[in-house]
Amino acid sequence: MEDPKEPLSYDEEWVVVLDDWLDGVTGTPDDVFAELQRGMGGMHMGEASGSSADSSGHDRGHMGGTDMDSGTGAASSSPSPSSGAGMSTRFMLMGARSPLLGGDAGDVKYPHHLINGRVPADPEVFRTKPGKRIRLRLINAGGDTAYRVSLSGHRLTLTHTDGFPIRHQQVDAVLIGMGERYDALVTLGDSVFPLVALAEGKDATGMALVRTGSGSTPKPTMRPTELDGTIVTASQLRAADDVRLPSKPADQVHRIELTGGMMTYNWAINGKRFDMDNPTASPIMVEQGRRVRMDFVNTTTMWHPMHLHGHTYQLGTGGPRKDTAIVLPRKTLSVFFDADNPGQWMLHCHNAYHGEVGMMALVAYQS
Ligand SMILES: [Cu+2]
Repeated sequence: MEDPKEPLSYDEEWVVVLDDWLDGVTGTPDDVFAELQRGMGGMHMGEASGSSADSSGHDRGHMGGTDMDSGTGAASSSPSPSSGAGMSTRFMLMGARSPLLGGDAGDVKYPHHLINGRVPADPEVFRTKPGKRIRLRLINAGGDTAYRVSLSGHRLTLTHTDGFPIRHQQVDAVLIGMGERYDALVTLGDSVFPLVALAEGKDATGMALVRTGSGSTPKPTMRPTELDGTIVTASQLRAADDVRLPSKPADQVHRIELTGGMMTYNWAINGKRFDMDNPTASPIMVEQGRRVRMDFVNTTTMWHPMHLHGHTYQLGTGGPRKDTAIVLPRKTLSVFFDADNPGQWMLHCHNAYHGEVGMMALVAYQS
């Protein structure tokens, strides 16, 4: 169903879903999670002294890791397949670096980066005529990969993020964290153009094709020069005038510390891992009708795409309205929203593995 009041004019609308994929190829997401939970400390457990192995084991006891006890036991007695897996990194990716993401770009190796479920060697093909104006709906559905997206030979006009309009911004490429969405308008030339999603910091790409005329199919590894052109992230965008929050001091301020790290894989919020068995244990309380400021204070060495359910916050005082925003390592991002949707809502990192291990919190309304 199209919005009858849609103010943008375009000829066609294409949904572009980006995803990092390994299930059934190199393992399963559960296999990945098990390896990550062993932590980077666990990789050296075989050489660890008895006492430090004990303390590692103790740490992991808090995390509910299942392989820990057997791994520690194996290190001090006989080798086992699980201790062998603990030493190697079947899934863990070391050295994925991105200046745009402030350092560590991601932790998981993926055999495939998909656009609309297809690999670059057998890509999705969007066909239309030259000169058509297209609305692209870019969605990052990945678990541990930010994508830098470009359409070869074109600039993109960003119009929306996370469903809310922004002041239009021309870019060569846009960086999209897990859970983020961007809409872009583009008027197409006459040929075959790769639409490429660079797995940020991971030296791999996904690709789809836009075909408006004749031309040979580009190589699956093709990288448009636009990927290294003007790149925009959400912090550089401004909300459209009609969705900017009316200026008003915050009634409530919450400091949301993003905590944890790779050593013991203890990602958390305010030092507390979310407990699925006791979800209402330590909620972040808000009051209906109040203007709330949340300061996401990233104390970690990794970026986190922070997603709040039930609300659309604003970045800073005039930034875009969003529900998922990249918080860079060692930085603080302040977001504002009006508490106008009573209920109990999740606030979590949209890195699937960070969220799963406990980087989540409950935002609840005072009754
Ligand atoms: Cu995270």
